[in-house]
Amino acid sequence: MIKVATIAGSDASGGAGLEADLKTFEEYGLYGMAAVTVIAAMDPENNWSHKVFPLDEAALRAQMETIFKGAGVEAAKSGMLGTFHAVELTREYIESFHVKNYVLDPVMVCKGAGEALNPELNTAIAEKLLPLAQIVTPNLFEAAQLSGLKDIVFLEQMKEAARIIADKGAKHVFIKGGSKLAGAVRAIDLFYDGKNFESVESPLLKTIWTHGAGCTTAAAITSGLAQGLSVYDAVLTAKQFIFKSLEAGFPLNKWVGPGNPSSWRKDTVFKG
Ligand code: PXL
Repeated sequence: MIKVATIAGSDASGGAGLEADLKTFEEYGLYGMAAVTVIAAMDPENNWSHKVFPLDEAALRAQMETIFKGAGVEAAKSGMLGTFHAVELTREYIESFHVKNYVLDPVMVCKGAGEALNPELNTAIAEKLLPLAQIVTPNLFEAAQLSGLKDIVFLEQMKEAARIIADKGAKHVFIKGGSKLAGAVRAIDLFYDGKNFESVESPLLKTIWTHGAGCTTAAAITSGLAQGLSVYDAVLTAKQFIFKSLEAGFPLNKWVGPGNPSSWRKDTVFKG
């Protein structure tokens, strides 16, 4: 059995965070483990506003010991970290257990939650985790934060950001433009291996039910790497995976709608 782990927040609503990761690992046929960094809960009495409850350092370290010392992994990803000790413990365990297939999803915002989370952590994420990442998977906002560029709305700016982020140590960069690039008629993401750029595209889905799309994409890349795919092939497969998931997205309630990773079991995927 191929073992993979996520170091991430729990999203009690089930669409994002470690819940999305474990669902995705399962669809790839892998054995998933999870170290919980924070617990995110949403208030149905107050417009689904997010509350985040961090776990303390001892609780997180104990989970890291379980996973990395107690079991071992072929690949691991990190998502919402939420505290400095979570950033530092991620660095420590990924480094000391030589996790080559480490996917850094630099979660800085939640869809629907509006505000950036813990902006004071962004520098620590960039300095400590980018140099360990086999691949980093920012959205446009996160790519701007990691690169120091102001606004990223055009493909050329995505390329510039990818170059800067690779210079900070990430071996591969996958910036998710999706529907957000100016004038988008396709969902366009950008892959960079430090030398060449590849545009990774799918048809644009007209949907607002995209909660957890970033987590699912990074978990799918992690799974592909664990199975021995090249980084680029893991990204291409993940793009198919998230397309199918979002195609099957649905409203959970009047505030939020997740994708549906289990739709991977059904056959059609886009071609080209
Ligand atoms: O989608 C970003 C995200 C990541 N991790 C957790 C979350 C969210 C957004 O709600 O709750 C735990």
